[in-house]
Amino acid sequence: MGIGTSTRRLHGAALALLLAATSAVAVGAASPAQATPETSLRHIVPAPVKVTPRPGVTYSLTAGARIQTQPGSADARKVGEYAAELLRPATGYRLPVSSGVTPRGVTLLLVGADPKVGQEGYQLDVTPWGVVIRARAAAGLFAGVQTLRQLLPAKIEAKTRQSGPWTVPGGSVLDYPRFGHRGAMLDVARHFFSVDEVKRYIDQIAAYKVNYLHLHLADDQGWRIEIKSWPRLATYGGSVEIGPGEGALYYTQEQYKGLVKYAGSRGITIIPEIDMPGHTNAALASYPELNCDGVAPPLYDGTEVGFSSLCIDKPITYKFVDDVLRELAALTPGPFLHIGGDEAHSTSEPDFKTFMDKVLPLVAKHGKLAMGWHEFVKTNPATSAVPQFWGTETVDADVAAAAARGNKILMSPAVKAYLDMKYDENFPLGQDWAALIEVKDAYDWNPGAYLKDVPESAIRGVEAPLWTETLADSSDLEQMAFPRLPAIAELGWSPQSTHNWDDFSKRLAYQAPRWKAGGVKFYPSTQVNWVK
Ligand code: NGO
Repeated sequence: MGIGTSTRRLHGAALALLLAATSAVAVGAASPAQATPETSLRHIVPAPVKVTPRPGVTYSLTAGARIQTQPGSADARKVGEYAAELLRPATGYRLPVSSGVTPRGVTLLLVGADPKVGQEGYQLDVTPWGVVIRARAAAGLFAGVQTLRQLLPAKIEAKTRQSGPWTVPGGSVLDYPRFGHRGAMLDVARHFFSVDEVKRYIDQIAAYKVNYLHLHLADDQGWRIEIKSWPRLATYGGSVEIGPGEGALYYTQEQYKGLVKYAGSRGITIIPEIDMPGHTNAALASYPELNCDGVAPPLYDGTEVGFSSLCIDKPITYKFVDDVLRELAALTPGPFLHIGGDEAHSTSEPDFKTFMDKVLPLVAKHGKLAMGWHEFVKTNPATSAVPQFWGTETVDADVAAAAARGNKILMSPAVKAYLDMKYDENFPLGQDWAALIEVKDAYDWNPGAYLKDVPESAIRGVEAPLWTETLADSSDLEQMAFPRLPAIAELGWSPQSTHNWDDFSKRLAYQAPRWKAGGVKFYPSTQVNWVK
């Protein structure tokens, strides 16, 4: 479709909206169901499993609308409060939340959903009287609310009051995810991001049904989480970042708990990562006894990788790791601790194996499952361990062998899913060591059939990592994540049968006015005919 056609269609829709609004004023009592919606069930990102539009039917959210939630369910109630928080600023409506089941206004129910929707899916029905979302668990209601959000006019994303009408197109959606793990990663080690900046990113990724946020909490350039038994990790190891930044660049445990809770209220589980045995200069600089020669190296604010290693032969190394994992596990309601394991270029292969053989049981001892960059599969971890593939090739014998043993692989191929790669050679932010990744490249691959001899049944899901060597604030993060994060999120959520670049790029185009209304920076790739 050319730009002209899409613009014409948009003008048509805007005109119809205007006429509907005018006639509503003229007759005074026109039913809100007569307003023409400017959104479509066919524009949702990620694409739902099944949509059935009901032409001619609409629902308009009005000043008196209520949000009703499943009687007796505190979880449903929380999703209802979240929905109200999302919809109040732009509408200016009160939207009181109460328990109830009448299909008027917005109703969130935990009964009556098709069993197919599982724990994370939902059914959404828009009738002239309201929107009913049905699910079998709160996560499904949450996903349904994200869909409803995209069915309201784009200005719903504005933080200040806008004029309506708030019209939703009629029809129904049946929806559930392809993979149980749809992740994003944020590297808060190379550049530190404040609690508010991380919350902002959480809100942005939640809109695309991402359910895990992996935080890369320690690297050569900084240690970002308070560890009470080893306090200098944060106070000294967390005092610098790449570039001129200096200060208390870490989260206290209280702050971190707040982040975990906030993420949980957005349907997101945090996976904390402490990278080891390499990428550990910040720890080695903080405690001389962790170094084989007993001498602490200086803090580091450059961008080289692969030069640091914990001391494999010293018992104190494992006391240190045990303490860190214990404190981290206590802060982590989710099942995983990520122990890194990438680019251990300063650790010999036998030492790497010795290290992992000692550390993997510590993860289990603290009641958690291990996740690691895919290099750690060489050490033959338990099948419950999750290798995160970040390679640049489509063949990896070690990962294929792990998949054959039963490990479930998380897919983050650097040439497709790395959000820190530049879009093209002229893009001012990001790196290019793996690839230049335009939005079509980020979208056009199949996680279930990407790696040789790793079938879809061995795939846990996808994650889009955002490394921050060149990224210093929220605006930088957003320009790298949007529009590619929604592309990766769609690969994680939508059935492969919906996979089609032309269709995706048209749906993606409708996200632009939402980002603009919500103040989200994005890269306006020329591959997409963005809706104005
Ligand atoms: C690599 C490296 C990171 C870099 C990143 C930059 C992995 C798993 N280790 O990915 O330290 O920050 O590339 O793209």
